[in-house]
Amino acid sequence: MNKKVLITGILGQDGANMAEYLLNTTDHEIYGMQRRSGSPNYDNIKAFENNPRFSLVDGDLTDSSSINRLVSGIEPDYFINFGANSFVGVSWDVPLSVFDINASGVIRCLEAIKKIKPDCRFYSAGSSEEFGDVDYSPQDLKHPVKPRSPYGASKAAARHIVKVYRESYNIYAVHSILFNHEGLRRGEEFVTRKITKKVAEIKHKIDAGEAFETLKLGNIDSKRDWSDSRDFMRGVWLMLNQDRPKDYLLASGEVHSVKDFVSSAFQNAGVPGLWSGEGLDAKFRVFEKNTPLAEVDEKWFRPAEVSLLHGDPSLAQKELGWKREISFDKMVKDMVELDLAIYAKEAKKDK
Ligand code: NDP
Ligand code: GDR
Repeated sequence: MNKKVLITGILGQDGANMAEYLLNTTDHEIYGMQRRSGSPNYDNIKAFENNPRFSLVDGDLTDSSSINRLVSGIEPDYFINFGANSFVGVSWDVPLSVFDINASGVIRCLEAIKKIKPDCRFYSAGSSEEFGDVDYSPQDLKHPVKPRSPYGASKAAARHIVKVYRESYNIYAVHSILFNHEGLRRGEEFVTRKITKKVAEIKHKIDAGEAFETLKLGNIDSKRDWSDSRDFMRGVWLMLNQDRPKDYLLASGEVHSVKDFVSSAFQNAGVPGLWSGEGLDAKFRVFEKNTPLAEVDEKWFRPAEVSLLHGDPSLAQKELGWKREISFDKMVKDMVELDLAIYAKEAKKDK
């Protein structure tokens, strides 16, 4: 039977990927919640916005009346909460807003479910940033909660409140730890997409014999466990369809530094180069003495950094039968190819 799925954060990366995944693999009706803003960007939902099983609905995680209205109007069978202020770097500047959206927002969803549709299954997107200052690697669900940013702390609060509602009200509610996941719909403020966009621009300018601006980055020694978002959507859906609600962790189990990502992205664009120098003097060049393609700029450093995140996905593999299918190299290649094509298209329009 057709079910109804309410997804918040529909214009972001995961909301759009989840909607597309469910439209392709189920008969369910998908309701994508957008927050009304001055200039919404619909690029991420273009591929399926006209699908008759897809509807856009308005709501805001900071406004409980809008969440209640959607839950009573739609009566969803699943409520997938991908809406968040998800950029760690900005969370020091707007910590109260981050808590309101990412932590209190989860309570608003759970309250609506409790009062209006208690058999609705709820998913909360948690983060490896909850581990923060890590004690051991790879991290599993037993790792202590030690966030290093207001964002990480807000997600840790969400994790605790999901457990409380699950145990107090018998709601099917799960909060999974997601390690970094990227892809073709990734926001441009995150390091991977920032790199692939700039790599595309630099590649085109080199080919056209034009001067280019160097890619400027913060902590390039930072290490992350990067996966492709499309792989994670299958894992999230599996978590929502078990006999009993239980939290899981999704990760690739592999670690790469920001430096590695830069090298791989330039390599995939056909501009292979090498890093030289250390710390603030590190530069990425094709040949010694050439203009650097990438370098470090203190402007991008954070007040506190999580230098290593490395996840252990074995529980999800064993109990959910989940496994990732897209390698790090394939993910970087896909992102670079997309940004090269977008750059070429835009350059053509400008002529
Ligand atoms: P995005 O930033 O791409 O998407 C988040 C979406 O949330 C945006 O579309 C944004 O809308 C929306 N949003 C922001 N504030 C509100 C609000 N007050 N009410 C309703 N919607 C709001 O994030 P991702 O898709 O990458 O991530 C999805 C979820 O997974 C997030 O909760 C994130 O914290 C979490 N996560 C992501 C990881 C990753 O590596 N991608 C890893 C771990 C966790 P708008 O367009 O209006 O800004
Ligand atoms: P992260 O992702 O903070 O891990 O959060 P991001 O891509 O922003 O940073 C990854 C690492 O790269 C370093 N870095 C830079 N980051 C950005 N954005 N811009 C730069 O120029 C730059 N230079 C170096 C960062 O310091 C960091 O160490 C993501 C988000 O999707 C969260 O919502 C999610 O919860 C976590 O992943 C898991």
